[in-house]
Amino acid sequence: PVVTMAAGAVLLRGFARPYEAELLAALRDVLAISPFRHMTTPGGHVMSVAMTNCGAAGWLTDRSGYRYDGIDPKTASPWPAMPDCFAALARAAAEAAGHGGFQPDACLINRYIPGARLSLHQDRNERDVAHPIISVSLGLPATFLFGGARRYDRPRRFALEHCDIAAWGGPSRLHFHGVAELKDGEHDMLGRQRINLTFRKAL
Ligand code: MD5
Ligand code: FE
Repeated sequence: PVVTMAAGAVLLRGFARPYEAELLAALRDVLAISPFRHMTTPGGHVMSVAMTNCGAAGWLTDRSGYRYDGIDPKTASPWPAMPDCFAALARAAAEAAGHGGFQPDACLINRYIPGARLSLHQDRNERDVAHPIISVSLGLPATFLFGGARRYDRPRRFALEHCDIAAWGGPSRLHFHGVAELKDGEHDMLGRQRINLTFRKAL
């Protein structure tokens, strides 16, 4: 089932289901090379969400700012390659959402444990914001906060569950958004956590 959240924003419920086992196996391999870590914002706050990346470009934050970099600062080596099943899923989801020909070069992997949250922000570190963003939810359910073009636009709430995919393009690509504090729970495959894969063409 395809749910429209806003102009250019769609929710593909359960879209990742056929890829589930392959995704989780590939995720384990990525994490063995570049593990999760808590990054620091330019303002000096340690994020409650733990992050890592795969693909040619990885998203980073530290005291000097937000940016994409090909090198993982924790390992001083390139980020692990994007697994084929990740790229194939992102491309298929983009296509289903009306964005043909998506070729992601960046996959940011976010891990939320109960209590972790992502405050309202815009994604604007990508070179060309005309490319869509594809987000895959795994594990515990979360409440996605979807605002408008302005920070003070009151966010609407959408439940994101295991294997749901959200796609943003067009007008909503620059909307403010965040994730509410994760509620405690236990997921049969992922335990007490939510993992989000966010695919972008950053370079
Ligand atoms: C998450 N991650 O659930 C979300 C999913 C991030 C982030 O927000 O920056 O790592 S991606 C949601 C998203 C991306 C681009 C645009 C919009 C939402 N939007 O216009 O609402 O960890
Ligand atoms: Fe974001």
